[in-house]
Amino acid sequence: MCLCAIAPGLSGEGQGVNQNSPVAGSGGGGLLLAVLCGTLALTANATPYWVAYEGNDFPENEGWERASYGPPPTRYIEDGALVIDSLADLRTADFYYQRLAIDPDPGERFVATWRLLVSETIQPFDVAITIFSDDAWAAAFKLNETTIESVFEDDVGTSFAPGEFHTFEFASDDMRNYELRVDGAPAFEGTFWQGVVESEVNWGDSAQGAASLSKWDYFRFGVVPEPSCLGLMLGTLLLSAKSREV
Ligand SMILES: [Ca+2]
Ligand SMILES: [Ca+2]
Repeated sequence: MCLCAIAPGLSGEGQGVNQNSPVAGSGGGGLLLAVLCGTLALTANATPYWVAYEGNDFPENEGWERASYGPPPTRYIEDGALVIDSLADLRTADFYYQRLAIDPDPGERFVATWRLLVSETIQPFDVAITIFSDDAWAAAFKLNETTIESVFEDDVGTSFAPGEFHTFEFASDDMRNYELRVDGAPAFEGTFWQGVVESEVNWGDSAQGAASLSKWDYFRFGVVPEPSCLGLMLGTLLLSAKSREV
C-alpha cells in the first residue's frame, strides 16, 4: 500500500465554496504519484472562506471531485454520515478533493475539521486526509480504529478510543507548522513537508492495498480570523462603542 502516493486529482476546478461563513459546502482527490505541479487553474478564493460537507449527500453531489481507483466501494448515507466500505477489495481507493487557493493571509488561520469513525481497517492504515498549501507544502494524516498519525513525519500522532466518532481539528497560521486537536483537546503539533502539489484538500479511502470501513459525519475547511485578531477586533469595537457612550 502506498499512502505516501496520495496526490491530487487530475482535474481541477475548485467549486462549491461558500464564502465568508462557516456553513455548508462541498469536495474530491487522486492517488497518483505527485505529478501535477501547479499547472491547473485554481479558483480565486477571497478569504476568509468556509467549505463544509455535512454528510447528507454524496460529496460529488455537493461540489467535491471524486477520485476512485479499483472496484468502487459500497457507499451510503446513514444518519447524516457518509459511509465508505471498501472491505471487499484491497484494490479500492475512493476519496474526495477540492482544488482551490487555501492559504490564510496574515491575521488569519487555516482550519480543517472532521468528525469520523473508522470502524475497521485491513492493513495498518487506509483512511487519510491531505492538505496541500498554495506553495506545495503538505500535511497528511492517516487514521485507523485507534490512531491518527502524520504521514510525512516520524512518530507524530496520537491514539483514541475505538468504536466511536471522534472530532479532529487541524489548524495552521503559516502553512508550515500546524496543531491538531482531538475531541477538542490539543493532541500534537507538527510541520508541513515540502511536496509538489499545490492547493488541495482531500479525504477518504486514500490507499490501494488496504481497506476500511469509515463513516464521515462531516468534513469542513476554510480560513478564519486568528483568535487573537478576533479578540482585537472585538476589543476595538467595544472601545469604540464605549467612547460613543461617553
Ligand atoms: Ca483502500
Ligand atoms: Ca453529518
